[in-house]
Amino acid sequence: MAIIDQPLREPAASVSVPSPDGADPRIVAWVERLALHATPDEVVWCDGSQPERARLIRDMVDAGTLVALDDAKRPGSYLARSNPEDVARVESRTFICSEKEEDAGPTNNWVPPSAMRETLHGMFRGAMTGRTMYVMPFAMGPIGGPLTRYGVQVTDSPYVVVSMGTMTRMGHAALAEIGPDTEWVRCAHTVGAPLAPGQADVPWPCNPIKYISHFPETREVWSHGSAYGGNAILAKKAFALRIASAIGQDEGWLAAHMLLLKVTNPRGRVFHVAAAFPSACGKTNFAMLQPTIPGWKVETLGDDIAWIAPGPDGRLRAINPEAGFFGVAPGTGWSTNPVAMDTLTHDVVFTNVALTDDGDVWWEGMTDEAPAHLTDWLGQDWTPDADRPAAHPNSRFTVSAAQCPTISDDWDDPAGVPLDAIIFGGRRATNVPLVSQAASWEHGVFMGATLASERTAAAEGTVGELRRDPFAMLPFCGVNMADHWQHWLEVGEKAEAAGGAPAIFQVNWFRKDADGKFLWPGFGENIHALAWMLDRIEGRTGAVTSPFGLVPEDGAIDHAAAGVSDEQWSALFGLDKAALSAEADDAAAFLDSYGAKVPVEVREQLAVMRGAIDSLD
Ligand code: OXD
Ligand code: MN
Repeated sequence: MAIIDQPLREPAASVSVPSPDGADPRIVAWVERLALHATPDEVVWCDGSQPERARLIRDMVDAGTLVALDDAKRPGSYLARSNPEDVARVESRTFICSEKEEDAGPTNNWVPPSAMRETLHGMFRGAMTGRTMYVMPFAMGPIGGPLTRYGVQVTDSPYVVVSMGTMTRMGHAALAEIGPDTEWVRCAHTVGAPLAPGQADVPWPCNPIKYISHFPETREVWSHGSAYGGNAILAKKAFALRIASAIGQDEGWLAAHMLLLKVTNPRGRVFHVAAAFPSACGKTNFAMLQPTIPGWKVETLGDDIAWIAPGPDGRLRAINPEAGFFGVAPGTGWSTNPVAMDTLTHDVVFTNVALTDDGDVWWEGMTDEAPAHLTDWLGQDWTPDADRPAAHPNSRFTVSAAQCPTISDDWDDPAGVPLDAIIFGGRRATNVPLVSQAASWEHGVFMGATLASERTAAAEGTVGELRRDPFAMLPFCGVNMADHWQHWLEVGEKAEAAGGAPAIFQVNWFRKDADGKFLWPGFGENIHALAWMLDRIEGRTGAVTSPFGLVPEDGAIDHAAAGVSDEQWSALFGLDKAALSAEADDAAAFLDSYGAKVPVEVREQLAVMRGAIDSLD
């Protein structure tokens, strides 16, 4: 589908913005119109080079936006402290502005595109006064690859430029790929904090009025008011998930909120695995898993997003469209994720973590004991007896994927990797077993569609509350979620016809006993579940049926080797008939909220699950 060029209502009467040689005239025209409207003092086209990054960082240190960390302890690394009101994605201010409301669906905030354009027109007018507008051409995926897509983001935040430089392939090389026939996604971002002449700037400019607006049909994102993460790094959640889910629906591929792994078993067979977990469910830890079973090797391809598409033979292949990790810092430590800790030893931008007295960073979970004194994420003195965390629970690191010691050598392969398995996981204290295998692709789509998790700090809402988060995409789906399920069914059907779709599994690392203690150790021991899944693909291990599909037969997993007692092991698969019936009712009510659009196959799978629950003793 061609991108419809949507001019702002005031035509660019006269503005002269220098542009790089060879820049596609459509990009130049779009940038000129925006510049005329948002009235920055200057327009700078980013080349994505190291000197450019160094210059921007120097300016941000001078402006107080970044604190340089100790160069011996954390070379090339910086700390940003955001405005305390701008610390997470704002789902309540995230809009899908499709032409038809039913194309956004009941779980997105919908505003008619014409009304949102009107609003944004007002919000962007003069919004960049006193600031520089940066223009960032970028690629999602390896430059030139068949699955790669392109975008251009403008922003008035140098922090966002540096972040985009890490998270995407940004700069000249991407610009050179955008020719007259290339689709590219327009991403317009402003912090919404114009400066009057002589007005002093603040370290983290932002605006209480936030809009993260998506126009799926015209492939545009417009974001106002925030400089934090997914609100501002528009290549990530906004493009690579919300807009990409609309592009994928039109083009026959899947945008998935999934990490990507390469796993080699002791016999040398290589598997590629994509796994969807709602925000802050230990995705980065799983992406950097250090197996505790000898002979298994896990390498990292991506930690957050996968694009899955049929390859030349019709089988599904996947790429990680990003180039960096924007990971949650708290809970990342030497004992829980040494690979991440090794990744973070240099050239990192941290946001909202605590600062140590010797110029390094700290967050809850980095070490068992907190330092005796810190400067917390708000810039205030902090000691371990304080009744507040030193790092914000959604504090982050932004780091190049190439720095990860377990990065797989094919993570940058333009052709992507063949996909063998897909995993859905949530944070569930009860009901959901440690691991199960879907009986079919349709059953797997049902597992994804009814995925639920207890809320974490990555977004607004009450921490701990259970929410359905289908495909871990609830906040990230740019189309009607039920259409997305239908699309998954169709893509799987085609892959099956071409010789086989990936096997689908569900996991839950977070089940608790009656005293609220986790039953499963997680982290490196998760290899036990992963090994069972991949052995299933090879037909090497047994399974028995359950309401959740197929679960390991007795003895298929050496749980004692994971430090799990027999009692804990059976509790990890415990089936409470009444609780499961309530679970099925809840899933049914959730499906009903999508009305007639719910695919019949998904409803059928719920009926199968109910039948299995009813036949429990
Ligand atoms: C993220 C998220 O930041 O899922 O990756 O919220
Ligand atoms: Mn994510």
